[in-house]
This record gives sequence, structure tokens and C-alpha cells, in this order.
Amino acid sequence: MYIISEREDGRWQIKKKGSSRATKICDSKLEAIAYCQKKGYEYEFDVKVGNSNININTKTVKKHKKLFIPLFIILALILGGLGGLIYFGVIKLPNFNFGNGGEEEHPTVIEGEDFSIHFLELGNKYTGDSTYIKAGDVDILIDAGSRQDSADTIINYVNQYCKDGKLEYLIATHAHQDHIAAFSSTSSRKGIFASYEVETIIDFGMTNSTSSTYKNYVKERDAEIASGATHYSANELFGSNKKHSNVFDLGDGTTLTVLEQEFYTKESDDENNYSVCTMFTNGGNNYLLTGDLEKEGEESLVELNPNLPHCVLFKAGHHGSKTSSNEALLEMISPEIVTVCCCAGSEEYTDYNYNMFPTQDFINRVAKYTDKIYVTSLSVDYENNKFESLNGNIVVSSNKDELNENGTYKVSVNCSNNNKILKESDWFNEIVYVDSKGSMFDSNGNKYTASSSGVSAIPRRTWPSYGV
Ligand SMILES: [Ca+2]
Ligand SMILES: [Zn+2]
Repeated sequence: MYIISEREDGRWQIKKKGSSRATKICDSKLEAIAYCQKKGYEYEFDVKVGNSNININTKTVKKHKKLFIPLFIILALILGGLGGLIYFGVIKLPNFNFGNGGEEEHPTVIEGEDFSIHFLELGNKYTGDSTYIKAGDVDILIDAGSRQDSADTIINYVNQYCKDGKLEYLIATHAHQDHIAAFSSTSSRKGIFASYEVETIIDFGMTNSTSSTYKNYVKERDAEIASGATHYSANELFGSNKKHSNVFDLGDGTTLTVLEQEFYTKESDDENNYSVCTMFTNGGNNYLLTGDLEKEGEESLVELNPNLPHCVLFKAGHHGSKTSSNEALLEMISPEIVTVCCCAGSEEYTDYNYNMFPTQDFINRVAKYTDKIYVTSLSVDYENNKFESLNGNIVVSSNKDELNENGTYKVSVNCSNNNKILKESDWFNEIVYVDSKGSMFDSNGNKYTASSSGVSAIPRRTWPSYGV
């Protein structure tokens, strides 16, 4: 049995009876009814009379019987009539996302959470980042990769949660295309800046980039600033000339902290080191995102933040590259959940099996702390643009009604494709063919197969014996 009730924000929620978490939140009561009917759920309403909350099947109903029964009958008639009209197609409902059908489906929209962090698939074969965070009514977007055509995918996703057309925060970690491409528009497609009103922009203090992607980003960012957005580059949050504290209050005890590292002001020959590092704190949990920060950047981060706390979640540095997520950082934060935004096993950057994202070295280091590694996408056939979801969109969320024994908010992971941890995935255990150097391709660029000569068959990835 499911209960449909109105929320304080005027939207309507569907809750499984006895559950504290909503299964689905709808914009209207009609939408909620249509959803239940479509799903074949038995449902009833939580009806408000005056100030008291009356549940139809409780003792409270009897107390208000005389008042309540006529109301209920009228309500039932109205809703029944509407239901019938909808059923017979007389009233057209807007398009709702009903998912894929079936009992064990993974919801495409996670509802009823106070805090959620979403690692997005980007709609193409390229590795890149876009992370959406919802903290109460505050909407935050960190990065908009991997290419300009990811804009539609990101916007469609974010609009399931962001209902006011306004991003309270927009953060660009560094100037690489796979992080900023979809912020700006093209003649045929609107980007993020053109699609939302942005309140505060936080971006990198340094860049070596002269790319057109970067220039387009700057142009649209500056237009957003001209129309009222506040802008801080990371270096303006530290030192004697700082313009704002590096801690931003998101309300309800949630904070966004920009963590200091030396490459906000110091030159590096690796653009990745300029990455803006952020930590979210909510309900006693910390969530760490370091963009594409490399080893030197991580060392600086650890040095300048000697009190970096334990983090329930770490977004793998640089898409699970072998040069990021190093021991010095992992040791300080001892992550429980690690998310990787990449197209797993793609030859976009390398022909060598173990160096393809997420790399074997990265897995070896993280394995000491957790096996809860989740990866967004999967490369099926890079040349022919074939990609699929691995975990899909990864949502890590919590709410104040579900607590751990120590009082911190219980954190859950829900992915749009499946919730399988990496080491149990087909991809991880898949047999691949490599030459003596570990390459999956011959000198002509052809992929080795079982019948190629001089190759060995190995599993894609292995889990180290010391791993948890
Ligand atoms: Ca908003
Ligand atoms: Zn990147």
C-alpha cells in the first residue's frame, strides 16, 4: 500500500506505507495518482482536515467520522472521475519519467532526500565530469563535461530536481574541455549558462589554456557576471586579499568548503593541478571532490589541510587515473564510497589495458579502504561510438530521518543502471587479450583477440589480496 500526501513545498509524495522515504515526488496530485496507476500500486491519500493530519485507515478517522466520510466520498468521486478521464485519455498528462518498468527497477529520480550528490553520465563516449548536488533547495553544478553535446543530457537530468531554473552555485574545477565544454552554447545548442540563472560562480585561479572551449567559457561566464552573478576564483577565497570565506553556508547545517591547495596561485605544467577542490559537509558526513588534481596537487592539499577529516565519499581524482588518488590523501580521508566518472575501458587516452580509466593502480590503492567503487559509464566500442551505463548516474544521498547509531545521517547509493560494486561487475572480470607490454592493440591499431599470436588472456582488473 502506498500513501499519497501533500508536502510542505506544495508537491506531492508517494510513500510506501511504513517507510520514511518517499518513493516518488510529483509536481501534482494527478501526477502522483497517474504514477501509482501506471505502476499498479494500491494507494490511498493522507488527507488534511484543518490542522490535523488524518490517515484514512487510522483511529483518527473514526474521531472525525461525521465530517470525514462525506469529504472522503466527494474526494473519491472527484479523483475516481479524474482517474477515469486520464485512463481513457480524455485528460492528457505531461510526460512523466516512469523508468523501465518491472518490480526491481532502479529509480531514475531519487526523491525524499535532504542532501544528494549525483555523478552524471554525459551522453557520449568521452570521459568527463559533471556533478550535480542538491542541498535542500540549493542547486549546485560542478563541471559540465565532457563535450558541448553533453549539455542536453546534463540539463535534462538537473531539471528533474532543479525546479526554479536557478543554480545557486556553479563550480568549474579547471579549464579542460572534459570539464567545461557544456557550460557554453553553440549556435544550435544551449549550454548551462544560457539555461540557468546562476547566483555564485566559483572557478580556477590559474590556467595555461588558450583553447576555444576555454574562451567560450570565459565569455559566457563574464556575461553571467554582468547580469548579476557573483564570481570568485579559488585564489580569491584565501590569503590577505580574500573576498569571501572559503566556507559557504548552504543552510540546514550543510556547508560547501573550498579546500586550499597551492596551485590556485602557483603555476603547474599540468592543467589538472589547478583543480578547485571542494568538500561538502552534511549530517556529520564529508564528501570530497578534487577534480583532476594530480599527485603534486594532492600533496599540497594534504599539507595545507592537516585536519582534513574522514570522508564518507571521495570522487576519484582525475577519472581514476594512476596519477591521482594517492596514498597520502586516501590515508587522511579513508573513504567509504569512491565514485569514478569515466567511460570505463575506453582507449580515448591509452592502448594499455591497466592504464585505461579506472586504472589498476588506482584500484590497488583504493582497495585498502573500500570495495564500494562505482563507475558511471562503459566503453563498448570506442571507434564506433558505442557506450553503455556501467552503474549509470550515481546518486549518493541522505536525509535527517535516517541516522546511523553514532547520529550521523545514513548514506545510501542508488545508481540508474545497477548498484553492483566495481569488483563484481562484468567489466572488471571480463577477459581481455594483451601483448607483453600490456597493450590491447597491435601496431596497426587492431584490437587483439583470442586468436592473435603472442597475447595473453587476463581479467580486465584484479582485486589485490590485501584489499577489503
Ligand atoms: Ca535553485
Ligand atoms: Zn578530466
